[in-house]
Amino acid sequence: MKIERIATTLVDVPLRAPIGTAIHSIRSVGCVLVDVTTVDGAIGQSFAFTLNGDRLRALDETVTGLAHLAVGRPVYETTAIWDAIWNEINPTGHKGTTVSALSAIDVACWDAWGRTLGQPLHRVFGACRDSVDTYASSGLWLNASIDELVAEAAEFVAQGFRAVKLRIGSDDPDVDVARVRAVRTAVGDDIGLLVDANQKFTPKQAIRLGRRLEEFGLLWFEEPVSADDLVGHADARAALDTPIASGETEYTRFGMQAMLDARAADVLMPDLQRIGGYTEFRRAAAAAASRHVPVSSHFFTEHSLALAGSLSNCISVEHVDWFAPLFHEHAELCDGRLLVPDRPGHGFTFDPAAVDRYRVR
Ligand code: SMN
Ligand code: MG
Repeated sequence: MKIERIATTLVDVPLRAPIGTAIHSIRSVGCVLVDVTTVDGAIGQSFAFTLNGDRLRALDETVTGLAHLAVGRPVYETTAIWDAIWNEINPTGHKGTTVSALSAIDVACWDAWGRTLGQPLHRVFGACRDSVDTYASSGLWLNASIDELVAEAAEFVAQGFRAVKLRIGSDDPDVDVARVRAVRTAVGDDIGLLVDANQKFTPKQAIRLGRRLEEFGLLWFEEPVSADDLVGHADARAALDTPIASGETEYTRFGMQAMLDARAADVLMPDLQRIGGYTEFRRAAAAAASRHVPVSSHFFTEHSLALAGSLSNCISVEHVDWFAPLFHEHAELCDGRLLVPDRPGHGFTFDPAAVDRYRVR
């Protein structure tokens, strides 16, 4: 059960069309694919990514440079491996690329252990559900016209989604209100509608716009202000009835703890790559549970399902299809919910032909 080697492969997966949020322009996702192989031949897989593949080699170098801390250890020693990497990265930092590399190694080790046991990870962690709410999140971008938004929202509903997320953050608040109104009218009142401002607003702007959006019955208003402004988050949260969701930009349980202490959000959104892998996501979710705060995973649809199946305070998994072309198996939507796979490990394997197609040469 000892880890024999950790190998990486670089791929760059293009999006169907370039997209925009208030702070991002994205054409592709560059990924470092990680394979952890044990002496018994079990393979665990994971990935970490950068938007447009920017600085992908730095991420790869960080993963490969930390591999020696896991190689030679039993693959079930996920906590010891996590601690060894955490200590090693102290001088370079407990945020950023170092934590992304730690996350990727952690997830691949857990996957290898689940596969060694022949058990799905949500059962290894302690299962609580076999499906979870989701929302369509690979669409309704800020660079889409209102006509495009309406068509895309209708398409998501036709695909079976029961909730959709719209990016806001236009310079003119009237434009944001008109876009939200158009999507609400297109999908009707029975479909959940979420908005994400990607940190665009000052607290005053967020509150003013948030008040105008209350009539649309939003499930949440995400990252209304700078991720660094926890007091601004708390002010928006206190001023609005609409729940505030945030946390994708924070690292590790310490970042989540700071948000909890500040009462910054009604829903915390840990991102598997920024939080520190499965090991740390579970700690962050426990910290949130101690304050009765729910969590909803950010990105990493496929790999977050094992968490959703084992964390009682996980209310939903974001559905982003950007990475789906890399996988052999696909996240399955049933009655508007995503099924937690009952395959060993996290239940997803890279498709070698796809990896070859997108490989960075
Ligand atoms: C998001 C983040 C980064 C790129 C695109 C979209 C967004 C989300 O904040 O929550 O999906
Ligand atoms: Mg977001």
